[in-house]
Amino acid sequence: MALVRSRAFAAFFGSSLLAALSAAWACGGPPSPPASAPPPASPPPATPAASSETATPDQARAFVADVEEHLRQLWVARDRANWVNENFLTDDTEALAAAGEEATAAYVGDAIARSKRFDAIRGQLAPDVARKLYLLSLAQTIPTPRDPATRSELAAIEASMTGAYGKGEYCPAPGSPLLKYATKSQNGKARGNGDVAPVCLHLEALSRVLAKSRDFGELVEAWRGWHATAAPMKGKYARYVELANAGAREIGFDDVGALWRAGYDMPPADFEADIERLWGDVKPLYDQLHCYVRAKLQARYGKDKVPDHAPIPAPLLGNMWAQEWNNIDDLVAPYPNEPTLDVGKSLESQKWDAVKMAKQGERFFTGLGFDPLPATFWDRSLFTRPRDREVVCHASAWDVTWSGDLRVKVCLEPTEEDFVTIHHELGHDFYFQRYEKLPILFQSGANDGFHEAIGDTIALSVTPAYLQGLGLAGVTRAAGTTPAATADHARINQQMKMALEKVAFLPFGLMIDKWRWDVFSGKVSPADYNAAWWRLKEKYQGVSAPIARTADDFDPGAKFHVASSTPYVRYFLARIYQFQFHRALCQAAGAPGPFYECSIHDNPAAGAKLTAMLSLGASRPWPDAMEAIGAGRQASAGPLLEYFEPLRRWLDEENKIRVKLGQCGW
Ligand code: X8Z
Ligand code: ZN
Repeated sequence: MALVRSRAFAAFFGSSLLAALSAAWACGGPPSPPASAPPPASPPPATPAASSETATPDQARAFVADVEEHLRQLWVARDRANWVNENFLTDDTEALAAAGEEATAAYVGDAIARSKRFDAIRGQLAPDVARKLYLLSLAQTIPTPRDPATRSELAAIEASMTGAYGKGEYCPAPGSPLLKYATKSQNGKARGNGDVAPVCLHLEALSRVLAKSRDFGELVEAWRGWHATAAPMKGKYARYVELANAGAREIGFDDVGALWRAGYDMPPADFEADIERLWGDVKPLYDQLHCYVRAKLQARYGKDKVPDHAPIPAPLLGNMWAQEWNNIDDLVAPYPNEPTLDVGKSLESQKWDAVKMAKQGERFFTGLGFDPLPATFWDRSLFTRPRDREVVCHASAWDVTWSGDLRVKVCLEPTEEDFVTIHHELGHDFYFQRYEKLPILFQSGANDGFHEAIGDTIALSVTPAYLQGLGLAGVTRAAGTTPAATADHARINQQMKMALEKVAFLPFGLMIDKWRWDVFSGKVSPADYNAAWWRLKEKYQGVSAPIARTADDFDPGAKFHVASSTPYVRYFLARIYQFQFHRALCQAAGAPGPFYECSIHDNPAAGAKLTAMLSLGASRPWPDAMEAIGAGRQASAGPLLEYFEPLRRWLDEENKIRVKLGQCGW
């Protein structure tokens, strides 16, 4: 299982909702095999259909056992094909990956249809059987229509968009200042046969420009170059929406967005209200951060480029999508003359390579009592971008055989950002490790936000004090500074750095799926795709496109998760949950001192709490899992706000004059 492809997780909603979901089902026999390719494995024969009159609890149990046997074969075969494809992008591997998706989709669609005969006896089913049936009903992120030709077309579009994203590159004109960013690693690639071979930049090199350059023209060129790679995807995306929606309607949902929102153990409308509540709680802090950061960027780039009371041009925030802003820490540090941690510098100067970074991440988990990663992890994972072939570099974690075949596929560079990324990915792998023995339908996170939160929770324990122990707490100090920094100033600098990563992300985490929900529901039509995207970016994030956009652009496709059909609100949830989890683990560890300084490293009591939650997989509704770690039964922004309380107070004071002058907001 690859995290980037993971399914929505379902729950027991109650029979009335189930009846509503199942009402639109057109039952029929098993679909014919896909025309374009045989299933990658030959599953056992399907359970014969039975009429609803004969449905019994025993039959339901036998049915889910049979489905789980099929799913194991299909999912393992599909994920092997996906692994090979994403590690060796060619037309052939893309076709194999599409065939794997298609075979799985055919089976799952049919199994959902056949499961409907147990609706009438739902109340008599054992809880585990009932939960598995619910999980099955939400087991496809992109539900495919039963018509084989349509199913095949949709699977091909999905695979081609993922591949196109992975192969995306921008070839600047000879003499472009961006070319200097290609020299640092293999990401610049010589092309052509002429004397002057153009050098093309992959996403990592372009991201390096966004992170490091402070030249407005360079930033805009890198941003424009990457976003241009997505424009050709637009027509495909419109067709994909049409086909996937048809698939969703066949299994009883209004559209794909409705299916995605149904995976949170509560009615979809309650889920929407819940994330609005969370956003409302954190927005005041985001607004303060936005106001302060814009003022600093204005000081750097000028009022003409960064006017008051207007959205910030997106490429100035240090990241291709303006999703996390920690790369511009140097421009916005509250006390630039006081020390700030510079882990990237230490990783580079101490020549940490990707494997060493991963080993260090593993060490954190084993220190909590987790088993080490299997030897095959080190043999089979991809740690750096290969020079000789195209791959999907967006970081992901896998259990390819759904039985402990743990891997990561990452293109690490020795940066602080990637040090966080490897902890994030290992969080997925250790979650897989904890539930690998559960029945396959329970081999998922409590919900998808939980899965995304685990590695980040661990990374919250990678504190300055902990890094000091590793010899990684390299300190950067601006020229001519006083060495005697006050603890208060250092703390605010550190909090700002964390807020640039965690708080800045929140509206981004929300707007991606707000856009997709509107696209899937038909509220936004293809002609309006790009404009609607920017309306949301402006409304939630307060950022703007740096150059004119047209309806032919497709900026959403320049984000991996849109191109690869990965739902995104999970990351919004994860940013909230991780502070809840961290708080609970710190309490379990009996950590003294303020919450923002706590690290649970090498603490078995905290490890046991974490294990208790992870071991449940998806076998229980997520509030039960949250309770198991000791974080209550509700999503809450309280711990995040508590963590950032010193910074909030500082920003309140710092922005007072800006608020008075009407400079905040957009
Ligand atoms: O996609 C990821 C992980 C893989 S699940 C690297 N993340 C989101 C992103 O990059 O947009 C982690 C943070 C948000
Ligand atoms: Zn992840």
